[in-house]
Amino acid sequence: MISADALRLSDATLPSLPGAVARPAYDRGKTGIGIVHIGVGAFHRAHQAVYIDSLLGDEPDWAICGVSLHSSEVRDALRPQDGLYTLALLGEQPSQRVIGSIRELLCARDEPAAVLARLADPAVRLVTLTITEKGYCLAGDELDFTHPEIIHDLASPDAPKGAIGYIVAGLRQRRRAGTAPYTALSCDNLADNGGKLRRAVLQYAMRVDAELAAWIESHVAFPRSMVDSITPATDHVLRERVAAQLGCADAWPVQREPYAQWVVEDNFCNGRPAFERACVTMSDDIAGYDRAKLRLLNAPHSALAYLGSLMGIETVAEAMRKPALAGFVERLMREDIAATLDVLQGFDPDAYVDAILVRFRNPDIRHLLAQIAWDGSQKLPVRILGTIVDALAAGRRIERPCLPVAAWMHYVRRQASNGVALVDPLDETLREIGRAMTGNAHDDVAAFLELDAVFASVSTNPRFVAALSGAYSALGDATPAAVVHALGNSGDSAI
Ligand code: CS2
Repeated sequence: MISADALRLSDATLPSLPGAVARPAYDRGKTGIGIVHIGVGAFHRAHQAVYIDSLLGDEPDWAICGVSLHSSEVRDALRPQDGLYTLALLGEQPSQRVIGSIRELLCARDEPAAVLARLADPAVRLVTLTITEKGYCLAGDELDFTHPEIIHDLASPDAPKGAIGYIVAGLRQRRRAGTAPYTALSCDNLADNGGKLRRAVLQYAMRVDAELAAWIESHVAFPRSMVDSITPATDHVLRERVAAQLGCADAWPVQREPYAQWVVEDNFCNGRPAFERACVTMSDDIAGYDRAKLRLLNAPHSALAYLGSLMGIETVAEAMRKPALAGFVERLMREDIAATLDVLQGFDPDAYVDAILVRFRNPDIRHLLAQIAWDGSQKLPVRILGTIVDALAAGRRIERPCLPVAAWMHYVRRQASNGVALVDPLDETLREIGRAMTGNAHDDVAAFLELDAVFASVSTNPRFVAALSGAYSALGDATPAAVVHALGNSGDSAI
């Protein structure tokens, strides 16, 4: 146990940490805030903030103000630590590094004026986001004007609650003050994330003020990016281990695999950090990277999450030790998904798949399937339905990619019948569907296909409806034995 009176990680205790713990090699006091990051969760702190930490010695103007929109937890944990926290890299040779790039933490719900002041600050030239798929309030590719957050923010654009509302409120202040705009950089797992953010911002801004929208359209850059690093949620095991290694308490360390990749489109309107120095790949063609990553890493992740949960498995590494499941995702990746990828110059799909399988098998990472299973209604369209749409268009089989989608449906049914809440923006609708499910493939599939936000791209395609119903039936009563049986048979019959 971490003792209650243990020392706490902070600027004051930094010099007394054990030598093995890496720490900022620059004077934090000489850095200035140049980035506002919205969504300062574990992924941001394990990924982007680490790249920036590597740059601040040379580029001290790009420190981060980390904003949580709704929850004060991260602010309350890290403010007493001067924004410092530990990154634990999990692998054969684990290591710890204290990250210093977050200089300020704000909770927008409690301190909206402070967030708006930062967004107006001319020293801030970049706003970055990790707000997950649902944070963009999209219906398909368009802004969802029926979304409660959008309705609220349009009614009071100077006192917003959501990310789109804040980005536009900040730009509005800057335009009024004659300050150059910031670049808005999405770092979420969405295909064409910059394009989606741009469209959402412009559609929202049009309703606030058409001249503002025109100004944004011609002056603000929305680069696309691809982010990658497997980051399991923080648990008490990590907190205890980090406290023992540091000799002082850290209220919210983060952990990830050693591998990390960040590819950013080189399109900024108000300067940018010299990302290349921190091994960020700057590219003009993000589409190939994000498609490969979403389809070859995130889709199999979701497949493992739903199929593995039905089998009673808890983690990704454990799932990869089940030959039926590991074999299925490998076939899914190599035979179904890889065929839908445009070949990027120098991209070797087989080597990419090999590397992902090694990452999934990392025995030093306890990545819970339950964490990946969150937000299925948002993740499945982005991760796997695109593969199905492309396969349908090319006349290829879709039976295998339909199996994880059918597994999600069984998972929804199981959670509803066990009274377990789903973490999903559509949780209430899904609970109702789950409760009404009878196991009859025709009826159960029909109920899901009414979810336009998920299935609009495929719901009227008869081949898809037949394949999804077939996959749903193949999973039978979704017991572990039934799932193993379905995994073994998948791909044997053409649909
Ligand atoms: C995962 C991702 O939780 C999930 O849905 O698939 O967070 C995944 O670990 C990252 O995208 C890896 O870069």
